[in-house]
Amino acid sequence: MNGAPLRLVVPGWPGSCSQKWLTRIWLRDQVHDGAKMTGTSYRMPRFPVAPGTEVPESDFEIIEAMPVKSLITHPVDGMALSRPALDVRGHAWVGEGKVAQMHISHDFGATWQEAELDEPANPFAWQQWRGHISFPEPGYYEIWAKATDDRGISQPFSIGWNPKGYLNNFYHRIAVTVA
Ligand SMILES: Nc1nc2c(c(=O)[nH]1)N[C@H]1C(S)=C(S)[C@@H](COP(=O)(O)O)O[C@H]1N2
Ligand SMILES: [Mo]
Repeated sequence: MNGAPLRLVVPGWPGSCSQKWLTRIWLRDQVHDGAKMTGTSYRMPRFPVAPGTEVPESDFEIIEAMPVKSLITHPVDGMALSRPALDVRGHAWVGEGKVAQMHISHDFGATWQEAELDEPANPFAWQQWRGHISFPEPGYYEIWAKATDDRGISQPFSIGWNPKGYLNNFYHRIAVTVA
């Protein structure tokens, strides 16, 4: 149901490249013109644009490697803690190369501490990470997670607008309350 008889898996590039239900493969000398692949689909403006800009189709280019990204998988957003310490963990990945460093913050990015980061089990595999946070006093906190790749490129606090809303790799942020 999800790709038989044959599915491409193109790690590191957008999901749209991992085409399903293949019955034949053509090598073509032109850009994909199949259903859902034309126009501005899976494309970004080739230069930064102001929010709401009408970008002509000729100024779009196809998205290739995905930017560095991470997720906090534990704890869930909104967790109420009964003690001032927390084990945090998650995954990180990047379209090309690998994730080199993982940082977490509990003070809105004022300070960052390095988390322990595993090597990928194989090229393109998600990398597991884990860290420990001690909270200075009871109250409301957010945990922010930031991955940095082996070229020194990090997840940003915020991304520039683009017409289709692609490539949003800003920090995953979760809230916790400490009693
Ligand atoms: N034949 C075919 N393959 C396709 C698509 C499609 O519309 N048709 N959508 C693509 C897109 S945009 C994505 S994100 C992934 C989703 O795959 P998943 O169901 O394994 O998450 O399939 C890709 N492969
Ligand atoms: Mo997609």
